[in-house]
Amino acid sequence: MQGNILIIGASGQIGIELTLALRAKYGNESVIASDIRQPEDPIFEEGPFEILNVLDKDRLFEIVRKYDIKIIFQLAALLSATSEKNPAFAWELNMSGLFHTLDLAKEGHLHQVYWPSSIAAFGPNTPADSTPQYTIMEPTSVYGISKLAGERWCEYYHLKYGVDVRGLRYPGLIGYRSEPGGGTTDYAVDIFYHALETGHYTCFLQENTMLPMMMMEDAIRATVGIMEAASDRIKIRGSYNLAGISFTPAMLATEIRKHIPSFTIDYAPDFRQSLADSWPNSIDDSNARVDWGWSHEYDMERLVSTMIAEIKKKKIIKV
Ligand code: AKB
Repeated sequence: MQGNILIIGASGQIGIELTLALRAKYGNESVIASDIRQPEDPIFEEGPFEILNVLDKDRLFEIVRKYDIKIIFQLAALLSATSEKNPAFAWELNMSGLFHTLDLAKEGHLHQVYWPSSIAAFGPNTPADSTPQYTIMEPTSVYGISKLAGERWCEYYHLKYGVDVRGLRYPGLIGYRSEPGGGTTDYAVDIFYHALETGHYTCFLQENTMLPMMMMEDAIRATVGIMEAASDRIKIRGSYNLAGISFTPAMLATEIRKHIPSFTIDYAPDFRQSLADSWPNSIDDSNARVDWGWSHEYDMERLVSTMIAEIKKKKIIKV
């Protein structure tokens, strides 16, 4: 990647970790973090930070000019559960943020754009196991509809205007540095805090709900990896399938019990169950592996032991 980088939505679950990773690699001053609010996390004091509402295209352009930005990671979005509560705003935010970024690239201000898609772009008619890159999509959630539409627009801007846009269909992401907000896969992060703090978790998905998941370190490596790959290796401009591991809440609880034998879980599925039921169980990401050399590193054992060890370090927890 060449040129200054802007991260939009930098204080979100992916944004925090991506800001840390890109600053470690490209230097604090070359990576400009932005979000709608001033974040409390001290990591944002280590480099430039700007307040930005991505719906404000003029302000976005002002920041792009101020720092001579050449690469944008547009991460600002409402996730699946929050989107269902406010469909109109979710559509506006998820689509306008993308258009504002793609338009700056089309006008020649940017070299590269990153935009995240999700397994939510698939739907109930999609083959659920080893879901292929090219298949029936038909998402039934507001968030999923915005992700599928966004993928199509990314490809359109590439084909029509030559925009170098790249994207990944993230599975559920699990990390310890940042907390998720408003997603359906968030249970797989919350469970660790509850396991360590109270020894019990009430899960909002059923015990046998299998979903694709990934450790955040892997997701960040994939994000940086696809952006650093030579342009001719990126054959898909909508979004690449990306896979780590797949598990159910019951499987995760069993693995946690290896570290905290007294841990208990019960299940009280809510509206998020139907979102999860419309998504794949597992993903075939062979295109990403072949085209630009992606491979994941974290299996379930490593994911669980890392989460427990790191959350314990962050908090003084009595089990
Ligand atoms: C969510 O649960 O909304 C997200 C996603 C699958 O994109 N984690």
